[in-house]
Amino acid sequence: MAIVRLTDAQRDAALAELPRWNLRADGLAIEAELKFGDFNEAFGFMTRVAIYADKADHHPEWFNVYSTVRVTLTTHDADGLSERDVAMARFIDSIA
Ligand code: HBI
Repeated sequence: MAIVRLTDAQRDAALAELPRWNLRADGLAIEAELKFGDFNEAFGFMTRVAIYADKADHHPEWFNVYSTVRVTLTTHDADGLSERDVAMARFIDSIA
């Protein structure tokens, strides 16, 4: 099934409800920096996201150092942002 790229209007409407996420300068991804109490909490978060990603067949690009996790979401198959990125950002915001 082709994964459909969001229109700019759909993208902007979704981002309005995702205040911790920023649109990357090239407009093709959204990014967030999440801070946790310690590494254990950060890695526990990453574990939950990993389980979601495996089920959704949609995987983050992420960086972790100690209690900080930086997440970038994009849909390679759509060459930009799709509903999958919005859904994953909403999930991340619900557990972070
Ligand atoms: N994850 N972020 C991201 N973007 C993709 O396009 C993507 C993915 N994970 C898996 C995947 N695509 C492919 O397995 C499916 O599109 C077939």
